[in-house]
Amino acid sequence: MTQTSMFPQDAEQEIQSLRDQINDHNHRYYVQDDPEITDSAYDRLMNRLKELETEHPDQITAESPTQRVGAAPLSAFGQIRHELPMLSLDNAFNEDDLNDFDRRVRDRLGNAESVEYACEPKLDGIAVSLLYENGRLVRGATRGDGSTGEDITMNVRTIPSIPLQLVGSDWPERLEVRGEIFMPRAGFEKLNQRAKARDEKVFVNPRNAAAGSLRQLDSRVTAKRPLDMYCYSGGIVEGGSLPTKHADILERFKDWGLRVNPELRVVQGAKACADYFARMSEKRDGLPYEIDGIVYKVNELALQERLGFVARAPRWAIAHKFPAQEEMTILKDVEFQVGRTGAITPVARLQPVFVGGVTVSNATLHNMDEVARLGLKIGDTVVVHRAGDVIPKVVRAVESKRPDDARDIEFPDTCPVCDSEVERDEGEAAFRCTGGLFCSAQRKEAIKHFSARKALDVDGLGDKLVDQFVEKGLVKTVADLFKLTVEQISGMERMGKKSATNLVNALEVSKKTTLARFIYGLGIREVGEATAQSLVSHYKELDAIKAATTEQLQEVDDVGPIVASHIEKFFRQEHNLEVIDELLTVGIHWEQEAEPEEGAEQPLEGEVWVLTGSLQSMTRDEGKAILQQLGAKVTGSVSAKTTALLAGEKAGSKLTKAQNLGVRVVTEDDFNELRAEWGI
Ligand code: 9MJ
Repeated sequence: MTQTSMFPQDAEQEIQSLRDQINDHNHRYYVQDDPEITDSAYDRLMNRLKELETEHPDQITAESPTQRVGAAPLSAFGQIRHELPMLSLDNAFNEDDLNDFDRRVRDRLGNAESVEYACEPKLDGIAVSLLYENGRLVRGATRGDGSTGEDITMNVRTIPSIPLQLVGSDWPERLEVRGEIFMPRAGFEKLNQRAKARDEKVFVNPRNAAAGSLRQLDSRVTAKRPLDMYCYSGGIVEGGSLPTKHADILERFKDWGLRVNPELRVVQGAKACADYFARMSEKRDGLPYEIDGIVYKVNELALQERLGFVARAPRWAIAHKFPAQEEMTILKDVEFQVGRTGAITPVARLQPVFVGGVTVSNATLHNMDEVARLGLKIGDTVVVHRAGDVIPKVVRAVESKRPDDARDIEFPDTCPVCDSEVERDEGEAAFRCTGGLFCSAQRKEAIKHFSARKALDVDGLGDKLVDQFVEKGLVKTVADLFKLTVEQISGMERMGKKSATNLVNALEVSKKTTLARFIYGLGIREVGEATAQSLVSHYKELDAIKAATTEQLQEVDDVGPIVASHIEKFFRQEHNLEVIDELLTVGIHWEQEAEPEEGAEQPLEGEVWVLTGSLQSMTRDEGKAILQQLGAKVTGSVSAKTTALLAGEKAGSKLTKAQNLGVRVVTEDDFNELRAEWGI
């Protein structure tokens, strides 16, 4: 929007109007969180203002929104002496400390009545002082030692939610506003992600990021950092006055365009302070910024004055700290745990440390990529983080404290529980044990899978019962299931003699199965029913499947290199083979896979069918067997490769998907008619 030159007075008017509009939009966006225009409309206003200021440089003032960043880097920060010292706060670590504080306040004030307190979150940021003269931001300073801080004016000017010019006109001529500059969590995450992508150093936490950003001598760097500020008290007040209560002062600050924490509440007495603390503890993890406690302040300034100070801390306020969420301790060892599904995870054994309200002596390290990322060695001093109810995490090692005898963390070549080989899929962070059938860490899962409906279908064997068998040491491998006696089973919780007899019978019945169910039941990674069936159709016999190499296995329909390697690894584990032999010894058997009779019709050869819904004239398994006999491959989900969907009653999403993909849908009646035609 380039315009021709205009009369200076017109330019002046437009410049002022643009500045007012931009300031108003800034306030709505950064302070009220309620923007009224799009980012691009905002950019247009800003560009027009810059253009006019370039044409009329005499019109540029320090308060212009174009002037938030601009000056050349400083060589050092100047020192600022605080006219009124900036106080620190005493701490309370529990409710007793809070009650003691309240009692001291009431004793000193000589009134036993409950005192009015303003409660506010304690931000974990950088305390700063802003000085406004005639509504203009003239200075920003850090707290420093409370008497002298650093002049960070150029940097605070870059923070969008800090007004360069106060709104309204009833502010004191000289007004000092104090508060905390912080980096919201989201901005911190983004900043670190960017740093990671560029291989730059990441910040340890939002507080350090905020401090590092404010300490920049080049304010152009600060301007790029997502900083924010909440104001929490006044300082110097000249040529005007503030309300007589703390919370009312903060309300006025808001009217003047300053940001104030929306969680501020005024309450009566210590009990209500403790309730506020409990509420905020719940809310803490969901807040968009980090806090490390709650500050209670006597709300009446007249009472604050009567209470006065001790050393550098006021007697009228106290910071009630949450238990620290990060502590340092020593990494004593790393052990490897095998999960129910065979995933092997490194676990840190720590010198016990009190963090996040509990004593922590173990922390997960997730996987070896994480160990490498953290650069951990055994013997390191590490920082442990525990927030809310989440599991404790090791977040970093303090390299400067590394002892000379620190040891590397070595991943085991074999499963630490059963000594089977360990595998790792390409692109996957987790290592896994391949001794699925044998490994005691995976025992319960293996047994549940083997006896499940789609595998050996053992009637009446629930998960709880399997847990008991394993915990009591009666069942070590799936084969042991078939050796259980009625006496042993009736000794389990909620098992009478009758149900025990039923289970023994059901186990006996389940011994007669199919090779495909048996293969599926072994629980080889990524071998589902369809793959098990393909293996059987291809190899016909168990021994042939056992002997197949990864390369050969890929000749089977639907078996790619990853599944093939899972299968080969599984059958190379001596322990798994022992369990399979035992299963055959206890009597698991199946019919030899019938070669299709010479000339037998396979009208569905090459077709892929899916079954869904409930069938009336047969079970789903029977339907599946018929389809397979007719030469079809039966899979579990509808895709573009599906030839037809056999849909029973109450068919759901698979039917919709088939219709969407234009896959042929066959009803049970149609199917039975076709069977009549095919003579099956
Ligand atoms: C923080 N850090 O959030 C005070 N603070 O008041 C709040 N700090 C404070 N108040 C007087 N909310 C001295 C420090």
